Amino acid sequence: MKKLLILLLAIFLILAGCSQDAADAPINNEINDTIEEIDDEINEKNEDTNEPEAEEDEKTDVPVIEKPSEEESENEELTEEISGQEEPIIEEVTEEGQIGEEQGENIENTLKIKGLVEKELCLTLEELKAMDDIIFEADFYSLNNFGTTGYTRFKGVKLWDLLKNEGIINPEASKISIIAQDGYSMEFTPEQVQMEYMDETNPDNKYPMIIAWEENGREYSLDEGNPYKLVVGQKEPGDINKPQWVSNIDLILVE
Ligand SMILES: Nc1nc2c(c(=O)[nH]1)N[C@H]1C(S)=C(S)[C@@H](COP(=O)(O)O)O[C@H]1N2
Ligand SMILES: [Mo]
Repeated sequence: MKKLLILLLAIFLILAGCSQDAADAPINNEINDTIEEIDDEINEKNEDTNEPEAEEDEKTDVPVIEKPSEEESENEELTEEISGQEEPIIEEVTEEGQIGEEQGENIENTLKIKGLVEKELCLTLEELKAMDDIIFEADFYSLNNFGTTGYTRFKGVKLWDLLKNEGIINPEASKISIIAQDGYSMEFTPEQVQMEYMDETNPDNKYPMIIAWEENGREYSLDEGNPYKLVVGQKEPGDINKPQWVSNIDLILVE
């Protein structure tokens, strides 16, 4: 750098020598400017050598400034993740817990009665069998879509008595759904559940709607799903009643 300075000064001195009279002062100024420029350059160089330090400082400063914001955004993300993940889990757990604890839904092979009733029930087969005063057993006649007919002996409890005496059905209830484990379901009005049904081949017989656990003298195997079947007689001659026999009942929903 000093060599360059000297070289430049020499050039200027030579040039100055060529035109001494004309531009003495400007040349001096030019020399001063050049020196200043060179000084500036030197300073810049020094700054350059200092820059890494300064930049490092800045870099450490910038991350220090950025870090909290990064952490904030990370925290936000975490919060989002937490709220996104845990909330449904909590809901699921709570729901499961509530159902399991309060309604015993996780107990297998139970008959559930829910909705517009005073007592939501989760009845075991043993509990149903113990309801002596509402048990009904008879041969039910069935007519299927394609004219298939038959008689099947069923034993079970009268559904209306179960709803009236055990669940205590709300007088405002207007719909009773019998829902199977496979999703198959039948809907009835309280009147349809209460009424007596008939058998077109035995016009004098009257049949209540029942929840059966025994068919032709045999209890349903627990391996084949919930051991409860809805059995309904005919409303009138020609009534196709077999499709209404909902097997593997999971829930009786009163609405
Ligand atoms: N859970 C359940 N119950 C059901 C059905 C069904 O698909 N799922 N089908 C219904 C129909 S349409 C008929 S005709 C009878 C058939 O009874 P079966 O399988 O004893 O012949 O079951 C009725 N109950
Ligand atoms: Mo059917």
